[in-house]
Amino acid sequence: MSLPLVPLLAVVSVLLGGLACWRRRESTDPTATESPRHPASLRTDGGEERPDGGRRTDEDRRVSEERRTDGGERRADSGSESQMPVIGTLYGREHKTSKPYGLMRWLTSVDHKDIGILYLIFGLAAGMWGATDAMMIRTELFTPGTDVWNAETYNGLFTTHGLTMLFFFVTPVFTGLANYFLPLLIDAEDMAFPRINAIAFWLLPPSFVLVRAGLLTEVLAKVIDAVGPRVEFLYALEPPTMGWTLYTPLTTQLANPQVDLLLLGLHLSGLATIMGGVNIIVTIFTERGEGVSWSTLDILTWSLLTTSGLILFAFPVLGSAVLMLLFDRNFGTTFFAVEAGGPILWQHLFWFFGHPEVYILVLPAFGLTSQILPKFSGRKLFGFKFIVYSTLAIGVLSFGVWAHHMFATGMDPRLRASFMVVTLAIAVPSAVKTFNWMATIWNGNVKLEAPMQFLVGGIGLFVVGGVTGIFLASVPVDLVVHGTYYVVAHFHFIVVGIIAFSMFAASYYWYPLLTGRMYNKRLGTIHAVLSIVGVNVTFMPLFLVGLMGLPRRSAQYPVEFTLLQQVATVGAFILAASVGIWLFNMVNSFRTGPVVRTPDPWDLKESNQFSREWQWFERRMTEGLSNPQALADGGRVADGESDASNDAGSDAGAGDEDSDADADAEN
Ligand code: HEM
Ligand SMILES: [Cu+2]
Repeated sequence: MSLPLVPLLAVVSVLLGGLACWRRRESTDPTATESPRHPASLRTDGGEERPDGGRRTDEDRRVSEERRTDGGERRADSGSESQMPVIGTLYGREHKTSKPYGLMRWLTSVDHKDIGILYLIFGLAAGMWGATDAMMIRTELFTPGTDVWNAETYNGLFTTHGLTMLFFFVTPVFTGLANYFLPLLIDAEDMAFPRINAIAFWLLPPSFVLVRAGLLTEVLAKVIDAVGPRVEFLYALEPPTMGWTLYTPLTTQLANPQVDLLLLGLHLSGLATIMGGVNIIVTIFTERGEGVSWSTLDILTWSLLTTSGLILFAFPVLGSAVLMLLFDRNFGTTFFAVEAGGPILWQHLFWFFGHPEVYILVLPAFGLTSQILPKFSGRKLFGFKFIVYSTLAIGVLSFGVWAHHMFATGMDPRLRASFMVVTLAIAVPSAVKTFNWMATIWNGNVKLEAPMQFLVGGIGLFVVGGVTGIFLASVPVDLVVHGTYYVVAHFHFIVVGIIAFSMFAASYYWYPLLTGRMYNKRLGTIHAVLSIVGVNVTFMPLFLVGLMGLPRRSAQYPVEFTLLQQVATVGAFILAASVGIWLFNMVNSFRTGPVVRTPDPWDLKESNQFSREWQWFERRMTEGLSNPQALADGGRVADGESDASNDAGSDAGAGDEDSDADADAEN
C-alpha cells in the first residue's frame, strides 16, 4: 500500500524545489530594488553564491552593513528617535519591496532568520500536539483500570507522543535556534546553503503528516460521515501502537498500513535532519567572519557542530534500518526474520542510531546552558576548554554505548560488562560540564531573571536525570528496573528537565532580540517555579513506581499504584498550566510588552559578555535610529504612521530610553 506514496513524495519534492527556484529568480531579478553595484549583497536572502567563495571581507561587511534591510528598499529620509519602531525580526513585514511579504515571505524565504522562525513555530506546534498526547496518557493513568481511552488508543498515544516529541519537537526547535543564531554568532551572512536550508525545513511538514496521518484521516472520515456517506478507506489508518523504538517482530507484523506511512515519514524527516546537519557543519567551517577563529568560537557553536557530526553518522543508520523494515513489511525480505535473530539485529541497528540520538537531543541543550549561564552569572564560563573537550568526548563516546539498551536481551556477559564500562565513562564528561556550570555561578554576580531560573532549575533536574542514568548503566540494577517506570522517570528528568528548560531559557533570553520587546517578568518567574515544581511532582513518583516494579507502556495497573500515579497526573497538569502561562506571555508581550530601547537589555557589556548576536542587534538598532527601514526584515517599515506611532501610543511614558527594558514589565 505504500507504493502510491512514492509518486506523492516525488510531487511534493518537485513542488518544494520549484518554490525554492522561484524564490531565487525573484531575488536576482534586475528590476528589483537591490543595488546592482553589490551583487554580494544579494547573498543574504537570495542565496546567491559568493563570487570569491571564501571568508567575509571588510568590503562584504561594509556592503552588508549598507543593506541590513534584508531585501527591503532603503530610503533616504531618516526617522527621529521618537519614531523609533520596535526592533525585531517579526516586524516590518507588510510593505512592498522586492522581497515577498506576508504569506509569500514565509513560504519562499531562504533567509536563515526566517527559516529559523519557521522551524521554531513548527517545532512548537508539534510540541503542543505531543504534549496533548502526554496529557491524554496521564489522564488514562489517573485510574488503575482502562477507563478513559481503550488500550489500543493508549498504545497509540505513547507511540505518537514519543515520536512527535523527539523527531518533530526537540530537533526542529534546536535547528530553528541554530538557524537563527549560528550565523549571527559566527558573523556569517547566512547559512552556507540557503536553499537546501529551506528544503530541509519544508520536508518536515509532509513527514510529520505521514507519521501522524492516522488521526488526521480519522477526523476527516468522521466529518464526512456526519454529513454524507461513510468513506471506508479513510478508516484504514489506525494510530501506530509499537512504541517509538519500533521493535520487531511487532512492527513487522502489525497489519496497520499507518506503520508504513510512519516509516516513510521517519525516513523523510531523517533526510531533512541530515541536510540541516550538513548545512550547519559547512557553515561553521566556511562562513565564519573575519574575527572568528576556532579559538574564539563560542560554546553554542561548538555544541551545534558536534551535534551535527553525530547527525551525520547516526541518521543514515536509522534511514537504512527503517527502509529494511519497510521492505520486510511490503516486499518479502527477511532482514528481521525471527528465525535468524532478526529482532536483535533491529535492536542493534536502532540503538546504534538511538543512543547518539539522545545526545543529538541533549547537546544543544548543554550548549544553550553553557552559553546563557555566564551571562546571568556575571562571569565567563568556567573551564571553557574543558566544556569543549567534554562535548567532543561525548560525541565520540556516544557511538560506543548503544548496547546498554539491550542488557536484558541475554547478550554475552563480557560484552555487557564492556558496554557498562563505556557507559559509566560517558558520565564523566557530563559531570565535567555540571561542575563547570556550578563553578561559573560560584561567587558570581547572579541575576535571577527567568532565563537563569530555568537554567539553574534545569541543571538541578539534570543532575537527578543523570545520576539515575548511572544507576541504569549498571547491569545488575538495569536488569531489575529495565522496562519499568524508572526509565520513564530517568529520561523525562532530562528531556523535560534540561532540554525543554534550556529552550524556555533561550526563549526568554533572546526574546528582546527576536521581538524588540520585553516579556512579562513576573509571569516568567511564575512559569519557572511552576515548571520546576511540575517536573518533580510528575516524574519523581514514577521513580518509586518503577522501583516497585510497574512495567511502562500499559494502560492499566494494579490498585496499589493509584496514589503515586495520581500525584504524577496532577504534576502533569501543573506542567501544562505553566506551559500555558509561557505561551500567553510570549504572545501577549509580543503585542503589548514594553519596547526594548537598549541593545543591551541584560547589561552584558558590564561583564564584558556582549556577544556577537547582541552586537548585531546593536548595529541594527543604531542604524534603525536614523533609518527605520533598516529594521524591516520582510520589507520596508511603513512611514511614520506604522509601528512607530502605534508604539508611542501603547507604550506610555517611554521617555527614558533605557529604563523601559530594565524596569520590570508591569503589564
Ligand atoms: C508534559 C510533559 C510530559 C509528560 C507528562 C510526559 C509523560 C509521558 C508518559 C506518561 C509516557 C509513557 C510512559 C509509558 O507508559 O511507557 C511518556 C513516554 C515518553 N516520553 Fe514523555 N512526557 C512529557 C514530555 C516529554 C518530552 C518533552 C519528551 C521528549 C523530548 C518526551 C519523550 C518521551 C518518550 C521518548 C517516551 C517513550 C515512548 C515510548 O514508550 O515509546 N516526553 N511520556
Ligand atoms: Cu543510550
